Amino acid sequence: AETVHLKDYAPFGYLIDKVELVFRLDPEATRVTSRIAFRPDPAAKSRDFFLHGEKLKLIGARIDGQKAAPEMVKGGLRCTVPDAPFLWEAEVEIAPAQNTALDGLYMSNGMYCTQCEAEGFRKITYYPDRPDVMAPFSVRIEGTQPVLLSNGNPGRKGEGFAEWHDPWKKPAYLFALVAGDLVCHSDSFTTRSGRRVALGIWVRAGDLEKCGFAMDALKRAMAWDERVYGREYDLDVFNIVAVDDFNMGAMENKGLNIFNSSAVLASPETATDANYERIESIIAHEYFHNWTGNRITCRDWFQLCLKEGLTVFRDQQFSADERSAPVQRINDVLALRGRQFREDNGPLAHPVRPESFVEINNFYTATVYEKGAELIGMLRRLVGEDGYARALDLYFRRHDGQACTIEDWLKVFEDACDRDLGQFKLWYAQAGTPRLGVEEAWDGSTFTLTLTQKTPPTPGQAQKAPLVIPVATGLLAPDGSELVPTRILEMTEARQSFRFADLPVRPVASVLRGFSAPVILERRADPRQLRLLLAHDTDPFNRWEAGRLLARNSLLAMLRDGADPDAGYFAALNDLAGELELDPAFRALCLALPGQDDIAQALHDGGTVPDPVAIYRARRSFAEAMARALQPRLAALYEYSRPEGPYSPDAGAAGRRALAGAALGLLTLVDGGGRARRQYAAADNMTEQLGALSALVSIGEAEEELAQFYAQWKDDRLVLDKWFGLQVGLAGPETAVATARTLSEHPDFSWKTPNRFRAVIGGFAANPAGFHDPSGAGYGLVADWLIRLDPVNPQTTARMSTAFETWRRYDADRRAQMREALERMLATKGLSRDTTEMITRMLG
Ligand code: HT7
Ligand code: ZN
Repeated sequence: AETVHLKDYAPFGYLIDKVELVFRLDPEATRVTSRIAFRPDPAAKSRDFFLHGEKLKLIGARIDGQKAAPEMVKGGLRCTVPDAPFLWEAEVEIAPAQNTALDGLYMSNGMYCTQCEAEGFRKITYYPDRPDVMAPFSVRIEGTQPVLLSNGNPGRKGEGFAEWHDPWKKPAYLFALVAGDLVCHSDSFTTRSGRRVALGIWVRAGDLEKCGFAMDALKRAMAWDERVYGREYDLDVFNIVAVDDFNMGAMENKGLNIFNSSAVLASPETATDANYERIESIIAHEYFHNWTGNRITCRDWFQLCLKEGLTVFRDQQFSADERSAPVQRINDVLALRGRQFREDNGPLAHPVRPESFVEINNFYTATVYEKGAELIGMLRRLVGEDGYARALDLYFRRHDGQACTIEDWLKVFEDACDRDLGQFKLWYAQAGTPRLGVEEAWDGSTFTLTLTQKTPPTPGQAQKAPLVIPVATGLLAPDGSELVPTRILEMTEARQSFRFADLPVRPVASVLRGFSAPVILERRADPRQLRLLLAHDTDPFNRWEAGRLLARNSLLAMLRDGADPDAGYFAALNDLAGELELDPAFRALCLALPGQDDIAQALHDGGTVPDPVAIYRARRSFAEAMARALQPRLAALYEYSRPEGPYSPDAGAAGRRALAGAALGLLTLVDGGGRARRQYAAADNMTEQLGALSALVSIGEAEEELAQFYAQWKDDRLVLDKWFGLQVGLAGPETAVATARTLSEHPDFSWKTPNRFRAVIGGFAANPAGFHDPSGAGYGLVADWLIRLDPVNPQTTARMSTAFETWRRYDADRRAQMREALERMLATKGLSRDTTEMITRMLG
């Protein structure tokens, strides 16, 4: 397969003044006619008229009304065209019912829908399917479905047809069409300049009652973008459609967002607090793309972080404002460490702006999204809030309607903040997670922090240069009071010292407050200092981090030296858990243990080969010891934290449920399951029902409840995903493989639906004690299913193959088994380009 390189970018030779599309819908033979007004781009050198096209049956093509004779080539067609404006007309036939890859025009439960990012439009018609070709679209849909939707504003509508016009020029990846028997949850939003926007969330009839929260989140996101970024919505309508078969969370098509139903639908009985939170953030994310992605788009797919990093940063800001900022930050960092650090420290490591790819769908990664967002956070820290605001205003003013690059993005910061960002740009080019070393010195009045940075080699990048790293640092006195408030230490060299003079006592340093840069802090932490930070740090992130480090170090000592769990940590945690003025959501996070994969990565970083089964057992006995040490406190928290009154998904109530839930999870390990059983029986909301069920599954005492849960929810696909996911995800090492095998034979395991496949196979692969079963059966099971899914849905297969990305971490037996599974997949005849690229890189 061909590799595409950033350095080979060349503009298309033609501009498009307008696109008119007509769809005559039919499951097996949809006809798409296109009329496209091209004109040579005076600024471009190329006159190569190449249109992308895949899996299309060309019925006919004309240029200025004359029959054209295009040359059919790999991936599209070429044609001789006039050296003047001309009209291209083509008719093609496609079969949406045969499209199981869920890319292009496809069908889900009898409904037509599209997914065009990144390169799906070329499966709909012949077109320059690249993000730097932007045009206004008019669409006519002919079909028998009661609801016919496309981008932009509605036009004429009649029996069996509807027309849409999108006045904003856009790249083809933002095109969307939906046709089906849908109902609408309607509302409206009046923009700050007084324009009324009709809002609609379109769903299957039975789901109408589950749209209220998403609608509320949408209106809050619209108001927030006006308030914080000065960005108003720009069409008369904004529609969202929920579909069950979808490769990712959602898609920001102009004026017609398409969502995985799991990212829209919620009711107290069927959705957990975590589901509500996810819905709010995805709704906001897709909405925010209207400016950061749609009005200003990417020149080419190498610039993907331009829209994704920024939009993730914006959705994180939104959630921090709507909920608790410290809790949001901790959750964002947990996600970053769990997904991005894992990626950045393995064979799939790549820069935030990659320089080459085979299949762009493989680069919608944690690095592009989450590390991309961290880069924006660092920029903001470096230039300050005001500088950031000025830069963004300039970005929108200067680049509205354009397809841009990271160079354009950094230039607005340079111009608005009068600052050279040459060194900062390295963050976009250099892969790998920098290690930040900390040395301390004290001479009786001056405290010196010496920071060092080193980024390990990553595939294709052996040597790394020093980066600009903003290290937010504060100093505490030994009594816990703050001696020096947070200041940004701006690191630019490989080794650099920072002095704090005239101090009355030797301070305790709180380094990397708020996780001010995406680095791994390598600091020999004294447990007394960590306990002081856990008790007193004014920076909530570092308070949490101190506890996390104490827990992690204790677990590592248990695994490496057979040490006992750290009783000093439990005592400090017990005090923190009882601080009533502390946000319950924050306390819940402090009670959570480091994940199994975190521990494996930490062992590996420290030069020990991780054994996932031993990690599972050590973590379990640590949790049991913690539950015993904190029992009275946990019992009180469980009793008194739960909010009263009817269920509400707001952050306050969710935080209280999270604290009670954390207490329940721990208590169940030592109380035989009585509390969980009672909570399960009494629960009137999914958060508490599922929380109780999880606690029971963890101790292997959930047989009856699992049966009851299935009987209650077997007709609700989103809840049934939870039933599957929980069992494969929480099973212990003795039962995990058997559980996954049994559930993969269950009649409700509709494996072609990505949500169900992810719940069962993805859920199992994310259970280290099962996936890494010493027999190798876990690897075999996942590989078998990936081989089966690949011809049906390559995108989802390739994404899920990352279950194997850590294979080099493990012992010789496991390494050999994982390698064998990877090689077996790679040897599969006809394996997709997507999966082939991923496995080749992993083996690389
Ligand atoms: N911009 C979208 C990314 C995307 C996608 C979404 C759904 C299905 C396939 C997809 N390929 C790429 C989603 C986002 O980041 O907002
Ligand atoms: Zn996005």
